[in-house]
Amino acid sequence: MKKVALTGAAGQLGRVLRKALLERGTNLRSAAGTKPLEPLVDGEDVMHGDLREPAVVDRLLSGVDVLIHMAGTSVERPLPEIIENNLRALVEVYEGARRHGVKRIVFASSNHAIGMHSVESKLGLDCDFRPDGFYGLSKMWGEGLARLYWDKHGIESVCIRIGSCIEKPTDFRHLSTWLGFDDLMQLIDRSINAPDIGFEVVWGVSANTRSYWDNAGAARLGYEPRQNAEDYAADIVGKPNPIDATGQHYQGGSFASYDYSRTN
Ligand code: 15L
Repeated sequence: MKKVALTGAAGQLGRVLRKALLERGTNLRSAAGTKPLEPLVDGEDVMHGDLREPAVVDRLLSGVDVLIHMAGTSVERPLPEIIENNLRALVEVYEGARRHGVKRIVFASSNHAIGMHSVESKLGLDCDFRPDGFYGLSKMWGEGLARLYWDKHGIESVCIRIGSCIEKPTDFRHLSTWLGFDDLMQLIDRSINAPDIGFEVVWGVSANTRSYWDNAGAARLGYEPRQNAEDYAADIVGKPNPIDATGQHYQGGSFASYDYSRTN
């Protein structure tokens, strides 16, 4: 059975993944950043530490086949924080993967790597990067790093450009960007187990009628989303849109309008 490690296990999505992977009987090691994790089951393999430290990465990756890397800054923050958590730590993780012969990394990328595309565009995976801030830029960089480590070192990566992964859609943008938890789990399962992936980028999105993204490439992984935000549309359409007028033009929503100063 594959040994799987999960970083960011105390985070919003990490908590969902940790519980669901344990329930599936995954041979899992869960890692948090600063605070120790309370074991959810007897004898659970848990650890914590700063991923910028090679010794911590060694503890994380020893004996691991697949890493699900969810750790890092997950919203727009000042650049120095993003550089430490999303650039420096990611290099340490990939270097650790080289040292330990980790076969595959599932990298939590984000829709914010392309967030300045118009909501009128339907994007394939060959679309241009158009980050909507330093956070989105760090995810673009992470995808580049993943590509580098496949091309040069043979470490496989699945980069999941996660949309809005929440229990259920609550606002208008989510009708396009939602990734339901069942679909998330299917996507993670396929990302762990699909053979011979090499380097792959996939939209982390459910089968939303109004999706901004054409997920044809996900077929290579065998990902077949079953959830659709449209099932919640009646509760959402007609409600005030919480995103401001600028943000409503861009796929990144409020991330795109944050600190927006363009006038032409
Ligand atoms: C993300 O990348 C964020 O981590 C998350 O907090 C949400 O904002 C999500 O994107 C989204 O676009 O809804």
